[in-house]
Amino acid sequence: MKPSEAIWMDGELIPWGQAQIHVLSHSLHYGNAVFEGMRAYATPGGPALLRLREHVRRMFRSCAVLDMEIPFSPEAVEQAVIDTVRRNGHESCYVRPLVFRGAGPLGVLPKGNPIQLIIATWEWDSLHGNEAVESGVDVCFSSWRRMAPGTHPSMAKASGNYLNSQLVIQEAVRNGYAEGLVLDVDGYLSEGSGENLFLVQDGAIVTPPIGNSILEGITRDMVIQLAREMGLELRERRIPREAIFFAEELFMTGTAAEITPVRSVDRRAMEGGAPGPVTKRLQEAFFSIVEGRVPDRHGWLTHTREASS
Ligand code: PPE
Repeated sequence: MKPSEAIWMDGELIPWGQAQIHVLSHSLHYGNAVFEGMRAYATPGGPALLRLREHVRRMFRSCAVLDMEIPFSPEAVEQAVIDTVRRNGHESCYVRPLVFRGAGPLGVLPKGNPIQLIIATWEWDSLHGNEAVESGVDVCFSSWRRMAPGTHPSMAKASGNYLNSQLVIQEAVRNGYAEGLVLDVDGYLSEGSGENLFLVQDGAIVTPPIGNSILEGITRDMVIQLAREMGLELRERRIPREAIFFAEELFMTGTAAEITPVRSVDRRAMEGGAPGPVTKRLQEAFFSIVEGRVPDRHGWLTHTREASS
């Protein structure tokens, strides 16, 4: 990872190398940090953040679940993200805001640890590689299950949830796959370690609802909107494991993974190919908006470069 110039920390931009914390920071011990991941895409009008407001809103909601009060307003955080992208001079980048409980007393019950916020940016290819977006990835079913409802809050993007995600992706990669598909506690399809899942079945788009222990992805939301606009039938419903093998296409969505087609599951090829025709249409619709090749009719983009006079 190539360091950028600056990281925003607790209200100011400081050099990348100086953005450090104490080893007794509460969140390091108890996994209670909250993070976001968003992207700025290169457009003809300069870098543009995708769904800035929604990412910041989700971060505040995640913190509310964990009873963490962010010491900045949502508007101040949005501005800080813009300032960080500008300062680091990126044309395109990944943005990682992180809220955590800092140094202070230890013990599971947080007592008096300051709530800190950092925003880092760096240039990052698609999660599974840019070629994966073009030609798909091979995945497996994970032997792990997603957190059961009433255990970890899957709707909150809390770092502790990513212990489960790491078990999933480490196992998958160890066995020669790019990613694992995870079932929920009842055996229904949930998500990938860092992506939501979509099937194309009989030409309709099918995706698990939030009740199946998923993170309610912002890319997922955009794909749902685009699919509806194309007149595709959209079904949000519980998906049994075997439905994967009746599906023509399967793809994964996420800020880091963008729209990554799945080529095979447990070595069984998806019959519609990767990307299949529906996935390809959705990819084209998505990338043409985020790269500013067509008008931003949904208001998804926030340009970070001041208009030159
Ligand atoms: N589920 C999980 C578990 C998840 O982590 C992500 C994003 C999604 C779904 C998709 O959400 P959205 O980005 O809002 O469409 N995962 C982030 C972290 C990835 C990483 O490797 O780090 C991301 O994509 O930024």
